[in-house]
Amino acid sequence: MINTGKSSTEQQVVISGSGLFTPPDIISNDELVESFNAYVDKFNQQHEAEIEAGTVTAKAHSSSEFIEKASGIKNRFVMSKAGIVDPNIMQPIFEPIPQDQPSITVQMALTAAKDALAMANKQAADIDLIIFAASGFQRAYPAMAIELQHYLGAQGHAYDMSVACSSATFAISNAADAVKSGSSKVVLVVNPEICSAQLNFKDRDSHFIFGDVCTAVIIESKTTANSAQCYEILDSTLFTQYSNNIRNELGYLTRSEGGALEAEASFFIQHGRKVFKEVLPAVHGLITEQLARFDLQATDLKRLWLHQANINMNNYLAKKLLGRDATEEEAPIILDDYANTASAGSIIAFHLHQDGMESDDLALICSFGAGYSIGSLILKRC
Ligand code: CO8
Repeated sequence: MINTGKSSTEQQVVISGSGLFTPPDIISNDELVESFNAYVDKFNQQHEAEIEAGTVTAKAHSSSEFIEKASGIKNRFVMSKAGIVDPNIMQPIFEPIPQDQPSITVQMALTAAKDALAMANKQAADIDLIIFAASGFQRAYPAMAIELQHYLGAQGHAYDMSVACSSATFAISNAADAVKSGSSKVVLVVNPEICSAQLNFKDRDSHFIFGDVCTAVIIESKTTANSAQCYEILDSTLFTQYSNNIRNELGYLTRSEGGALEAEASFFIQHGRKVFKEVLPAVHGLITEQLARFDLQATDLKRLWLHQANINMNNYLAKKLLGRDATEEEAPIILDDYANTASAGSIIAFHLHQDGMESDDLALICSFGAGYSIGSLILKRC
């Protein structure tokens, strides 16, 4: 018997459905590296004299072998490929969408949300709270969540929130609290991530890391859930600690502070090694303490749906938790196909890798990233 720490009358909250929108375009490591290296050759040629004089540093080639070995990434999906792989552009290009049509991240969210609603056996009109949770938003206001509420035909209220890579787990925790308190009955959490627009494709250290995607989950009371597969949320443990090791400076003060959209600081920047070394012990400590509160061991968990930033990180964490290497089934990896998709990564793994989960099986969704932030959910299959 699991010690849930709950009284028998406390509301049981479940994830009753999940959905995934996968963008149309794929970029392989080879394609990305080819355009990056063409850009580097052109840069070095244009700056030949300064490089020789020592006033400009020559840029180095990227390599597919390095990318796969250091990160586990083989491909990434993106919303707009042509500009990214053009060495003269090196960024995604989007046609502006008229204000009377759904914005691009709302379009992504609509597809993922409908997928999740179908799995949860719910209608859009059943939803009375939408949390639009992502590492970045395409505008400040009106909230993207309210636009989604409008186009989906949902009830109640909606809001945007961000905790970078932990946006999804923090939002699921908020959703569960809203259902427990009775303020909401059926909550939709969506995670539209166009990471490619936040990336500096001219930066060798980070040009390969991210991809685009959108995930969605439905959270409701166990008493209203009528889906074929649902997971009770036994616990959500959240943690944040300030760090500048993953940072993006772009904001509404950028112009006033003399900055520019194209400035390096306006893109994703990280000290990857430091992140690796500092975040892993924190995640391991948090999960171990969380499980101990429920008299559980990591080996009691049938599945670890972990944040997908780096395969070496995931393998290390799973091994440290289990005391042995995890099998592919126990700790699924989606990095090879999707790359790092910020807040959506652990939810993609959850959505795609539920085979073999049976009634009462325990599992974990855990995200970690910028902030630093960690969000860990213990789930039990209904
Ligand atoms: N090709 C070839 N060589 C390269 C390349 C490249 N592309 N890049 C670097 N190298 C070289 C380096 O120059 C270095 O060479 P040398 O040894 O001569 O100095 C060598 O390879 C090793 O470099 P690193 O030490 O940097 O390589 P690592 O093995 O540490 O791998 C990683 C780099 C993959 C970045 C790794 O450190 C990592 O994944 N760390 C964890 C990072 C992490 O988890 N970050 C969380 C990010 S997610 C997040 O928080 C979301 C924020 C919001 C996102 C918003 C969307 C954009």
